[in-house]
Amino acid sequence: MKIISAEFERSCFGKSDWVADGRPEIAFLGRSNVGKSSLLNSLLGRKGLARTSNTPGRTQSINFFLVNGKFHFVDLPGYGYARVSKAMRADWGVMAREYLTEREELVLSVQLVDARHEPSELDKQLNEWLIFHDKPHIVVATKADKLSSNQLQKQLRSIGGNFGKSKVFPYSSKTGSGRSEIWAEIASGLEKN
Ligand SMILES: Nc1nc2c(ncn2[C@@H]2O[C@H](COP(=O)(O)OP(=O)(O)OP(=O)(O)O)[C@@H](O)[C@H]2O)c(=O)[nH]1
Ligand SMILES: [Mg+2]
Repeated sequence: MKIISAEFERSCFGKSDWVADGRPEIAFLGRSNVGKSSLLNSLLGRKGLARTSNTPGRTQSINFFLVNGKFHFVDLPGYGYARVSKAMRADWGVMAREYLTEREELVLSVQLVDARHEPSELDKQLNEWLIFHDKPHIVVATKADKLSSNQLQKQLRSIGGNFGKSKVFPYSSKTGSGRSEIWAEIASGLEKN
């Protein structure tokens, strides 16, 4: 996909803030620090559009970006960061679940996992939730650049075993490898809309 324009639109903390222009949306979900904001920037070829950080828990709101004036990328806060307060963790659940269950514009969820690790319990729960609710989704195993190609193949088999009902794609936000495969999935999600 040719990116003509990509702009930050709005940070939201609840339903009343959501963008209301009816354009289709692609959402990025996953553990805190897994690389959601980096993937979004890398796909758009815009460094720094979504804020990234070494500090887990950087993205605390639901952030909307408008791409080519046609669709939104939605950066969700990360889950599973133990050092945020209980209240904040509860907020994640409420905000994200509300978005995922109610958002009619959502055409594709991109669930990120770290290519280096076994999926966590929360990763598995999220995946089961997406399947149970029939949400179109893909799994992206990111930070693939941190593994040798042998290690990556091994990890992809293991991640594929855990997420047997989902399509799994390796990605590196550092090198951009895997970019065209993921764009193809996004384009097909947008077309079906
Ligand atoms: N080597 C490498 N580093 C990555 C990759 N993706 C993300 N990172 C690094 O991982 C850290 C976290 O990335 P973010 O994109 O901020 O992660 P996030 O999922 O948005 O985190 P929260 O907003 O806290 O939920 C940053 O230091 C990134 O530079 C990747 O594909 N390869
Ligand atoms: Mg982020």
